[in-house]
Amino acid sequence: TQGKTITCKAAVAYEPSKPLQIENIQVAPPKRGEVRVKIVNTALCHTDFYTLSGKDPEGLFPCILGHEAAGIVESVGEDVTEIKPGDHVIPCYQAECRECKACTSGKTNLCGKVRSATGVGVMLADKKPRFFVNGKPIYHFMGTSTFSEYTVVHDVSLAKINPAAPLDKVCLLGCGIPTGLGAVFNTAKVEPGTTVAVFGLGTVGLAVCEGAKKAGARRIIGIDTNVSKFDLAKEFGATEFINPKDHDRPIQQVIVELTDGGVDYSFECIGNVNVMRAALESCIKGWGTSVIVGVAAAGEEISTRPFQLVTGRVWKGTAFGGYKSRTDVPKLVDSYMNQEIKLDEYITHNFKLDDINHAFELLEAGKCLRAVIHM
Ligand code: NAD
Ligand code: AHE
Ligand code: ZN
Repeated sequence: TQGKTITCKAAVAYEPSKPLQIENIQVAPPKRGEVRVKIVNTALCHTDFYTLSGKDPEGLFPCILGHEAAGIVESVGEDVTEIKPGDHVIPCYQAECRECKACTSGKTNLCGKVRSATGVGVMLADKKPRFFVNGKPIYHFMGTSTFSEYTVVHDVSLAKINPAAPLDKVCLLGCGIPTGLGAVFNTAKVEPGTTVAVFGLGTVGLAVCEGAKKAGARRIIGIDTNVSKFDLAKEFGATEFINPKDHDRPIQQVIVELTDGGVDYSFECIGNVNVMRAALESCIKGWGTSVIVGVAAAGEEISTRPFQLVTGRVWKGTAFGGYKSRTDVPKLVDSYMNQEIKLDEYITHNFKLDDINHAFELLEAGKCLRAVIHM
């Protein structure tokens, strides 16, 4: 198949908020600096749902969504030196070229090499997509587009992993779990003995709980409007729970009282700007740090009284938990293989690609953490 167009099955998003259509697409061969990957497993993240909803300013239609996956390299384009056919890989929406200003800064994981192309659904080499249906182009998504049996990605977006790792589990290391763990270890740098509040107990929030427990936090307060999440969150390290619906007062007041002035760290893992404010204002004066992890829709803005920051609270955000993808994802795979981090516990469902719309419905209804699709 090397050098030839591949026809395969994919789930195509034609319009906002409409079910994906399973159909045959054509996947062109990889060009310079590109790699064609056979996707073996992909999971769904809330961000796929967000972009499908039409609220993502970077969401283009028709497109192939999906950014939490694992697969095997089918072929490589010119000038690809570090990846070869047969390698087991995790496509990463945060690239790592190791050469750009961002990569060499030592301060961020936000590589600048391919971001301008991935934000507009094309490949960098010729600013065009590699996907077609009956000759009509289909946009890429986040530089990954994993809801397809084959995808084309930039070589700087591929983490090469231990071939012994089970792809139907480590696919989760493409987004949600590294994001939650990294928010704790890299962004907030949670210390032992501290108090933590986690808003939203989906996969990302649970990974924050898992990370906070590992970091030695003394209290981990889980907050969710879906009380069915609480039992599960206990297993990931949460020590107490609050349902905002049980209180008539702003939830930040409840938390400040419960924690003698506020928490040391809070994490917003929902994408709701009102909750982002509550999360900041739940922090203790002087040093409390709040990390925005959730993604909010186009047009949404955050606000608070500047006095909140004047008095020492810190507002931060994180993308992919601050992890450098090609360097850190293989290490996270090894951590899983050494039973140092959970993955299996986040997988509540397994489906065939044909049933991907059902997986979207469950995620939206709050009935699943991660659904893994078997291509
Ligand atoms: P999810 O849908 O599995 O979980 C969201 C949780 O929030 C659910 O348990 C839901 O019941 C809860 N919730 C919703 N509204 C609430 C409210 N008002 N108060 C309290 N709880 C509420 O989603 P996920 O896959 O865990 O993703 C979480 C968020 O993180 C999304 O916004 C996603 O786009 C974002 N995300 C960001 C990054 C990043 O790099 N920054 C990476 C992955 C995901
Ligand atoms: N196009 C979106 C951007 C949303 C966003 O912030 N994405 C996160 C990752 S979410 C993964 O589930 C991120 O890492 N952003 C950094 C980047 O470079 O995109 C919007 O709302 O505009
Ligand atoms: Zn994601």
